[in-house]
Amino acid sequence: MIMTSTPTNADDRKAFYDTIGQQNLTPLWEVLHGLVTPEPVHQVQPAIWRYDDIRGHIMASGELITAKEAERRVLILENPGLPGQSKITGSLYAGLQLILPGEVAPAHRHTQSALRFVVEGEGAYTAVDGERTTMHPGDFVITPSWTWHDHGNDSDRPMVWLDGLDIPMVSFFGASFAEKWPEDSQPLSRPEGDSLARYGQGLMPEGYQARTHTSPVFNYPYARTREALEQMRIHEKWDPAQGLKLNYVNPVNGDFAMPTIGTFMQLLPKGFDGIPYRATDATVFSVVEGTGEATIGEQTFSFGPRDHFVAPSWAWYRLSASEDCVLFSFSDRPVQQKLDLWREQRGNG
Ligand code: 1HN
Repeated sequence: MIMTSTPTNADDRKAFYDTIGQQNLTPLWEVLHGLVTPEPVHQVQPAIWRYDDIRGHIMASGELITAKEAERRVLILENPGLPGQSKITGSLYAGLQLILPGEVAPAHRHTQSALRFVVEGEGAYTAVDGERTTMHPGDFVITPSWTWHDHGNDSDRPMVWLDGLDIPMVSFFGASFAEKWPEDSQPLSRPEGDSLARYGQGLMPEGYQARTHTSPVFNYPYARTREALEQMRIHEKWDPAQGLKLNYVNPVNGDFAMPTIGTFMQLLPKGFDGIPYRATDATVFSVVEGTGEATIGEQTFSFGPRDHFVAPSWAWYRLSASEDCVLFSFSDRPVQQKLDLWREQRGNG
C-alpha cells in the first residue's frame, strides 16, 4: 500500500518530541508559524506618560534617594505590554532622570549608548570623555558607547531629562560591560564647546579620522534645531504624515548621529492633520512645544509639552496639532536599515 499521508498520532508525536528533547532537539513545524509571521507580532502597546501626572512622582523620588546613592535617579518609562522588562519598546529603554541642585551622578561607563533629551530645568551639565556641556530644554546630548560620563547640577533648579538607551539590544547581543570611575567626576581635558566648534559647523579638523560610529558632536543645542525647522518652514513642502521632520546626523559621514538609535525633530504647524502612517521602528516621542493629538491604533492621546508617548512597530498612527508643535523622537531605525528590515507606509488621508 502506498501511503499518501503520514498518520497523525498525537501520542506518537509527543513521545518523539520527548525523545529528541533529550538531545536538545525540537521540531520546527510546531513553532514555525509563530516564528515567521506575515506581519510584525509583538507585545508593545501604545502608551502616554503625561508630565502633569508624573512630575510629582519624579520630584518625590528626589526626597527618597540621592542621585549619588541611586547612581542614576530615574523613573523608567515601562511599556505596559512589557511589564518588568525595563523596556519602552522591544529594543529600547527610556526613563526620566532627576538631578537636583548641588547633586552629582557619579562617573561610569558602559557599552550601552545613551541619549539625553532635556525636558525641564536649565544649566545642569553632563561630562563625556573629558568635555562638559551645559544643558538646556530641547537639547539632544549623546553619551557614546564606552565613554566615561557623569552629570551634575550647579544651577538652583531641578533638572529632568529623558534618557534613551539601547539596553535591550546590547542585552540581546550579550555584550554588556560596565565600570565605575574611582571618583565622582572625571577629569576635564577640553573646554566646553570644543566638540561643537570642531565638528558642528560644517567643518572638520584636517586629517580627522573617526574612531567610532557615533557623532563627534555630543550636544545638538535646541536653539539651532528650532531655527533650522523655522527656516525650512518658509519653503519646504510638508510631509502629509510627518510635517517637517529632521534627522540628527553624524557630520563625519551623514549617517544617524548614533549607531543604534535614530533621533528626529519635527514641526507640525497649527492645524496640521496628518494622514495615517506606520513604520517598523517603534518610536518614542517627547513633546517639546505645542498641543495636539496622537491616534495610535485604537487609542487617541491628547498631548502637550513634556509629555511622552510611544507608537509600536507597524501600528498605524496619526498626528494632529492644535498649535504649532515640535516633537523630538527616537527609534531603532539605524539598526533596522543596516539589516535591510525597515519599512514604512502612508495611508489615505
Ligand atoms: C545610565 O548610565 C544613565 O548615565 C541613565 O545617566 C540611565 C539606565 C541604565 C543603565 C545606565 C546615565 C541608565 C544608565
